Formats: sequence, structure tokens, C-alpha cells
Amino acid sequence: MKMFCFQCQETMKNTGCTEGGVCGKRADVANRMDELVRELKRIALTRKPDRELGLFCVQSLFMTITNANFDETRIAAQIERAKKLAGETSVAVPLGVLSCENEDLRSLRELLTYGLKGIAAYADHAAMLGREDDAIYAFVFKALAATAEDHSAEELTALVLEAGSVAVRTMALLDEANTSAYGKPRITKVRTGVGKRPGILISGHDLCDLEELLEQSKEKSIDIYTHSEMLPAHAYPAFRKYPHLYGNYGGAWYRQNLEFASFRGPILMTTNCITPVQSAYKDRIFTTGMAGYPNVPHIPDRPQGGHKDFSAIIALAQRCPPPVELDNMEIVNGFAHDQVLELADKIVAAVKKGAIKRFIVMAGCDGRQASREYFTRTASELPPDTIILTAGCAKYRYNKLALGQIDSIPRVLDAGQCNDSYSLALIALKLKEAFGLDDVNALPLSFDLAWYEQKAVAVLLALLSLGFRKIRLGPTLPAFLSPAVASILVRNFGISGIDTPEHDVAAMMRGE
Ligand code: SF4
Ligand code: SF3
Repeated sequence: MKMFCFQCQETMKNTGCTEGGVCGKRADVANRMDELVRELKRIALTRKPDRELGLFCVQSLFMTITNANFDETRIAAQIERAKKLAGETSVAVPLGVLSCENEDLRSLRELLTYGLKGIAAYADHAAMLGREDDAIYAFVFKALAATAEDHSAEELTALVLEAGSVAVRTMALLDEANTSAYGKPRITKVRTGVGKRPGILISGHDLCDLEELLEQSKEKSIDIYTHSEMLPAHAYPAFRKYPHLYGNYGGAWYRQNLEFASFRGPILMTTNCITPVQSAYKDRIFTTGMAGYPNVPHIPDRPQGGHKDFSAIIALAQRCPPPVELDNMEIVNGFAHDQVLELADKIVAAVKKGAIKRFIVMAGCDGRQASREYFTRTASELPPDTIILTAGCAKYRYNKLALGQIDSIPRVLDAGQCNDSYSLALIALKLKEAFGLDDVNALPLSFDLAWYEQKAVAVLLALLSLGFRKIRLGPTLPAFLSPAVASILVRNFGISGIDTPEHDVAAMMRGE
């Protein structure tokens, strides 16, 4: 066995990647990531969290998320910094997932670690906008330390549940950071076609990078296109002010090997998900932030109080031909909590008169496995009196289908990025109030979530901590859940795997 990683949904045979990652991560990089996580645990065991250490730890965890960073050199540099921060210590921390021999304790430790990675990614985005929360850093330290100590299954389970409430807190912090910097998302139509000028394609989740790129590329005779999880940026008032923010290009992250060639201009990957870089576009792709890929130029972090320098990308764009059209339609988004709550009266009235029978939350991730066709078929087969609430890149499985409207409310309400699942939870809690219910699970609401990487783990734990039950999760249940831990989730929270679209649509419509 050259490595062991089972943190994402496409892990080999749904058991673990042992020779190389299905994602393209080489064994040496995977082993370096294990080392980095070990050093973070050492820091957590020996140091008190402060802002500098807290940010360092969340950024390091973010680097190890699936499809964020494939660059061994940068991970090695991060390990060296971590060793210095941990200082001289005799604290021994075992290396790698399999160092814990007890299957159930291992499962709980990894569930906690992956929840932390998701929290870390969201905490980093908030920090880039100047929002940090000492309580989040304190929990990251406590939980990292706990994964290296002797704790019972009960103690680890309690920490997993606490991670859910910290994930809510982190998504709320990021929501606050995004909306105070860029305004409250409004319903927005986004073009998927192309213009006549060269373009820059920006992917990932970091809105601060988008802002700086838009500002620096003004009046340079180029257009900016969003990709994958950057699509929701169009709904923020601050970004709508830039006429050269042209539209959204392509589908979800995993199609980049098919779609980046025809973009023909530079591509900026701000976070996950980057996939193995193809020769057709290797000379015009860049990373920034925690993203990284060997031999791909990396735009350095902004200096204190300053901004990143995107001039090299902009200059390259000016020498490139315009993108080739992939399709030409409009996608409607911007249904974050404030916007949906403005429609609350209309929605409540539609439910009361029977025009809306059920809401189905289909948030989460997309991915390349053919079995994810399930989500397209489920969206298509849901009865016309249902509303799909979505967030995250899972939406690309159905956001270009003509699913129609109910009383002028679109049948797919897209709240934004995966972290905007927070908006969906707020909407559900408000609907509970509007209907005078005691329990959110009494709403006509079902969950059919698609997961892929560790941010989805944080979102799932957040939903559980808010009291949501009976969540379907697909296309497979996580390999890191041991049978005993999976049965706790099934028994206590009603989590289940998916079946066929026909079966699940019928079951959800019965409230099961
Ligand atoms: Fe395998 Fe996923 Fe880990 Fe990549 S991130 S090595 S695909 S389990
Ligand atoms: Fe997507 Fe990577 Fe998870 Fe942010 S972009 S949801 S997979």
C-alpha cells in the first residue's frame, strides 16, 4: 500500500485509494498531506490557539481537501512552517488514517477531521474578507487534539455533533462576510453563452479573488466568466456593477478537462476543485490561495492591507482568442435567504392552496461518476408541484433543465455555493415559523443530498445539528463510516443512502 485516503466520495471501490488517488493525487502527495495533518495535531496539542495559528491551521486543512492542492512543494513548505510553529516537542502523534486500529474510533476521528476540513475552508474564505472568530479556531484546535488523544466513541461522537454547530457558526460568519462586502444576493439571470472579446475564467469559491480580478481587469477589453462554484457571484449587487462580468462558462468542476480547452483564455482556480491539468490548457491555467498544482503558476497571497496582483493573467488574456460557445441560455440564481424570505408570503400561500406540495433540498456536490445521473433523473421525475432548493455544485445536474415555475416561483431555487446551504437551513427554519410548527421535520420538506468532498461533510453535520432528520445521501454513503458509526447515523438521525429515482421520489412525496 503506497498511501491511504478515503476522504471523498469517489475513493477507490468505495473503500480507499491505496496506490494513487482516483482524483489524480499521487501517493507521495497524499503521504505529505498526512504529515501536514499530523503536524497540525501537534500544534493543537502543544500551543494555545491565536489568530495567526488559527488561520495557519485552517489554511493547512483547506490545502488537504479533495482537489485543492496537488503541489508537493507547497505542501512540504507548509509542513516546515507547521513544524516551526509546533516548536520543540516530544509529543508523538501517529501518522496517517490507518494508524488508528480500532475501526469505529478511526471512523469517528476521520468523520471529525473531514468536518473540520470543511469548516476550515469556509473559515478561510471568511478570513480573506476580514472576518475571523476565535471560537471557531478554538474548536479546530480542540477537535484536532482530540483526534490524536485517547477518546471513547461517545466522546468523539459528541465532538462530531459539536463540529456540526461550529459548521453552522462558520457558514453564518461567511454569509455575513460575503453579504456585508458584496450585498445581499438578488434574483439574477446569468448568461451561459460567450461574447466577442477574450475572457478570463475564474473558478472556485473565493469571492475576494473575484472582486480583485474584476477591479484590475476593468476597461482592458476583456470579459470575466465564472465557472462552477463561482456562478453564484453574479447575484451579489457589488459584482453586478461590473459590465465585463459576462456570464458563466461550462458545467461543474469535473468537466474542466472537456471544457477548459475551448475557453481559449486564462483560467484562475481560486480553491477546490482543480483536476489533473491537461496539455490543451496547461499554459494558461493559474492557481491562487490554497489551490496548487505542480508547474502551474501560483498567484501569491495579498500583502497585509493590499491586494493580489492578477496583471500576468490579464496580460495573457489580452493575447488570447475569445471563448468558443458551449451553450447559450440563461440560468436563474440568487435565491439566498433574504431574497427567498421576501417571497415568503407568496410561498406560504402557494403551499396553503396546494400549489406547492413539497420542497426537496438537493444541495451538495457534483462529481464525475455516472451514478450521479440519479440526481438529474430525480429532479426531472419530481412532480410539478414540488420546489427544489439547491446550493453547491450539485445544481449542475439539473439547473439547465426546463423545470418550469409555480405561481411565478422557479421550481429550482438556487441559494448559491455549498456554504450557502446555510441559507437553505434558514429558509426552512423561517417556513417552520410561518406554518406555526414546533418541529422543522414536520414541514413538507425532504433532503436528497449529493456529497463529494469534505465541505459536504461539514454541511451534513451542520444540518444534523440544526435538527434536520431523514436525510438521503448519495450517490454512496461515505467509505469512512464504519458499519457501527453508519448505524448510529441511521438510527439517531434517519440518514439513508439513495435508491432509484422512482423509489426515492415516491418515498419523499410520502414524507419518508
Ligand atoms: Fe482518493 Fe478521494 Fe483521497 Fe483523492 S481525495 S485520494 S479520490 S479518497
Ligand atoms: Fe463543488 Fe468541488 Fe463540493 Fe462547493 S466545487 S461543492 S465539489
